[in-house]
Amino acid sequence: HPDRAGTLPGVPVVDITATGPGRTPLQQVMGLMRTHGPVLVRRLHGRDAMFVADADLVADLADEERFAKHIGPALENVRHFTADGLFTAYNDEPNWAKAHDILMPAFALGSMRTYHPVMLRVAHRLIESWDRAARDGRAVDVPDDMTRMTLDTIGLAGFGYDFGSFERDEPHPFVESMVRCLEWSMTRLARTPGRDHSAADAAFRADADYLAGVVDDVIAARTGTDQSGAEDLLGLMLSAPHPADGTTLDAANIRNQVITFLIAGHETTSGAMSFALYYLAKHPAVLRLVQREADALWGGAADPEPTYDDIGRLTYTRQVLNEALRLWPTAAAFSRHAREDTLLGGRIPLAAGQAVSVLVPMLHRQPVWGDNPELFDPERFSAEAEAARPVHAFKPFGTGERACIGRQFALHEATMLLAMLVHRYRLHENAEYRLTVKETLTLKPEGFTLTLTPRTPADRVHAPLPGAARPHEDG
Ligand code: FDE
Repeated sequence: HPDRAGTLPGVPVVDITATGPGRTPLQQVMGLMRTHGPVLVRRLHGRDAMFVADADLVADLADEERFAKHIGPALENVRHFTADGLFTAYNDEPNWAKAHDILMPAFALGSMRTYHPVMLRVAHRLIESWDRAARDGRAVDVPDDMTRMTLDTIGLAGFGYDFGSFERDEPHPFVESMVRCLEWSMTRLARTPGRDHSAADAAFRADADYLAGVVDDVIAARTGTDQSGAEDLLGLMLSAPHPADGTTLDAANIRNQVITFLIAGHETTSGAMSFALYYLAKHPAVLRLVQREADALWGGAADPEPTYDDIGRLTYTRQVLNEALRLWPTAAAFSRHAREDTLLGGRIPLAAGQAVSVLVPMLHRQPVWGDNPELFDPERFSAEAEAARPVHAFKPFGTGERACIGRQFALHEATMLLAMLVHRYRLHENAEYRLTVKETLTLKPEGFTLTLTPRTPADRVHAPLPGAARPHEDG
């Protein structure tokens, strides 16, 4: 299908070849949209990419009859290390439907009951580490610690493998290699044609081989024992027959799935919790409401053991997470292509196969979000506000049958952890900190730190909140 979109009615073409996309390509497109509007074509070295954020156009792209997930250039690069894993498989690659069908039960809401104890165990590791930091008056690096926590969680819950991230001063080498692989996938898109990139490619190969080696260890640790019948992700992959044809996943595909889950299962979730903590530290009135919700469940208990059912009751905490995912959806773009020639939104002609990327952070700032979309306000996710909004206005987990399979997993993990943290600590931000969003295909608040002091039992017994302390009046 054509690389050049050509001139389309009402769609500005913005050529960025002179500056290149830089280190923050998604935020660059956000900037372009602020100037040129919520649908545009970005041209780089003569290659065109169409981006949309307009809520009606995104709703149209969600029509599964006319559009499907597109593996764009970024995911083509990721395919160099995840191949036909769920995230990067082509729609018609047989292993997509097969793995999807085998793994779906492991991600149904009810399965979270199974993962809950493991999530809790890893949450306690984080808390031990933050208790030490609080005692020493040391600041914690929030994105680093959230990444430790999510990697250990998906490792243990998915594969019974312990990365032991809190016993290390530096992140597990798997994380560093993985981040470099993601960076390679991102920067490869911006390459000036004709230059020599063989050193970067060789370094990438080494990292990708290392990831594959770790995954082979994860699998070997399982197949060497008698727990191949375990009902976690790896157990299902090793033993569950496909409902239709009775075969199991092959070894090469299992390796691709494990890499996929280790990456998808921790990068985006850790970013989401980091942004949520950033906004809580900035918005004391919201923080008080979240604390009050946790206090109502766990009272003055210093070391509560949240139950599975508790997490479903943390509705305001969930609203806070949603609002953080609105402003900074950590998987910030996804792509769709037309199944047949069609008119997008009844006006933009698209040829069969032609791709369009949804720029989610800008979708989440469209007029359907009111006239102050930059404002952090969890009330946007009250039941009434949600019911009043078009369903496709909020897309942090993508759309359709290729939407995020790990959504419930991520939300259960993140909601529980946030509530436990605000129940236990007062959060003190560094007043100097200005939000810088780092891009490695996913988004993170770069260099965001917190200092912590323990809350006391008296802190947990609240007088009713003064009516003035509404979140949106907090600035
Ligand atoms: C998926 C996903 C998506 C879609 C993409 C496209 O379309 O391209 C999105 C947007 C997402 N995802 C997002 C997110 C966010 C967060 C926080 C998350 N995510 C989380 C998670 C966890 C886990 C485990 C996961 N996640 C996983 C996943 C997977 C496997 C996938 C693929 C699916 C299919 O089938 O395709 C996803 N995820 Fe997510």
